[in-house]
Amino acid sequence: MLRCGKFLLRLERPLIMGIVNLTPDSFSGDGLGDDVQLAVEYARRQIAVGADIIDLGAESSRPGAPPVTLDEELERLLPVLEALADCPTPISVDTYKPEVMRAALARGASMINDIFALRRPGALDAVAASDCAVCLMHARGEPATMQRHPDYGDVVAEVRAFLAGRLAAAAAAGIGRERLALDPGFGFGKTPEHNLALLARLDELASDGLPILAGMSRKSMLGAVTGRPVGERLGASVAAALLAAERGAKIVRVHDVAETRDALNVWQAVTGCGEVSS
Ligand code: 8Y7
Repeated sequence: MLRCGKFLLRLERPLIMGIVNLTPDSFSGDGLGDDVQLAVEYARRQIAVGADIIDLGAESSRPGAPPVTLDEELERLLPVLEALADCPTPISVDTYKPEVMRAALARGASMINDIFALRRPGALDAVAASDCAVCLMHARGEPATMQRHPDYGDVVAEVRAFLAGRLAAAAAAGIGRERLALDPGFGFGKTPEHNLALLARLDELASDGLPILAGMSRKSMLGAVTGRPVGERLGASVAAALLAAERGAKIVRVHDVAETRDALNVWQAVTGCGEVSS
């Protein structure tokens, strides 16, 4: 079960978090730019084809991305969030800025997806007083430089220890465990080998039984395996989501919702894991 603002998400079957990217410069070519109506329609379409959560992002957090100013992020995000306020599907906001968290929660966001795992000053406080869900993601370094020299002893053990530390920090700030999901942060300061090891052993990360969220959609780890450019990673992305679900991921963050839904429906039909959704 995940407390997600006014929603209570049962996690009997893997849920799909559909990515809605409000940046103009997205690496996977899905950036919607400044068109509010287009973004709202895109989100509604994601819901119609099977998204259980929508993840709105107005800051490009891909490796190598330049930071976006606070005003720019708010300007892109808030009109879309307001237009989706009465949506029957929970809206997550992908941000690490406490000011954006507060503004988003005040406008009805049900989840905060923070690639810095509430490490920025003020971030723990910004979410503590609400009942939103929070995704605590592992990342090493800053997006601009994190891919330079990723180095680990045992990547799974190190990611696990980091997430346990953030879980303790969240608990100390009064954020209940029923509100938390954990994420290994595929591609954030990791080589393709590190990412594959994390996927292979994803089940080991379910620290304290908390739900795992996995995001590999269109990422370069899949390019490394298939040799395909970002626009041709649909098959690999669906396979990765399925493998994550099989290893216990409760939420998969994807661009291609309809295809992922079909794949997960087949998996559930075979394993008898929860009801198949239409
Ligand atoms: C992830 C993410 C990104 C991820 C979570 C991309 C915002 C890069 N990746 N959030 N965000 N997990 N929780 O390619 O793996 O989507 S941005």
